[in-house]
Amino acid sequence: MSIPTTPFGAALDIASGLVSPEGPLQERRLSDLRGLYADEAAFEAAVADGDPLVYTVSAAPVPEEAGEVPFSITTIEPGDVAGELFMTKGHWHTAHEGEIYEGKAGRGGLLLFDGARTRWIDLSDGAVGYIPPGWAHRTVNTGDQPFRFLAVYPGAAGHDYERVLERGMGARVVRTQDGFELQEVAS
Ligand code: M6P
Ligand code: ZN
Repeated sequence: MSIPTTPFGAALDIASGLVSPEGPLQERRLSDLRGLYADEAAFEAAVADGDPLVYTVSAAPVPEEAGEVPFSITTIEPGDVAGELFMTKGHWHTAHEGEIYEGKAGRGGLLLFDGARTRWIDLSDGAVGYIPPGWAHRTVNTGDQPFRFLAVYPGAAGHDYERVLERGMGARVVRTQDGFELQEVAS
């Protein structure tokens, strides 16, 4: 049986990207994103050359269970693999549930894919992104500083990573001379 949650106020430390009181802290290195970058040779070279930290998720102590509303701060480091920007793995929810993201620091955005259509929502400057049920979502650091955002989601949402590995996200986010662009990928 799960322990009943109690009301609490949390501090979001924007300088460190940590939530307090703290729940699980997850670190994703580049090797955790195998199969997601277009340039596999550049990917393996970067993994062999130190396997850099790509993102960290600092979650509040809220269980991922029906009725609960977990929240977390994700920090994506600046960087790229052969021009394709550092990003989260991305997932579909296993349940028909939505999610809300709010940009907190740095520059970045939200790539969404419903299996046919791709959408981009910029989360820089404190923007809020709404993720409807049925849309896969991935965040991308488009700047040269850590990009941080708050995520709030239903505890029963679940994470399906396999479907993103199989189907992609409909587009890749790639560095250009004066910023970044979305490159469409046939799915
Ligand atoms: C946000 C939320 C989490 C998610 C995390 C990293 O904090 O959406 O549920 O786990 O981003 O994204 P991913 O799970 O795709 O690696
Ligand atoms: Zn989600």
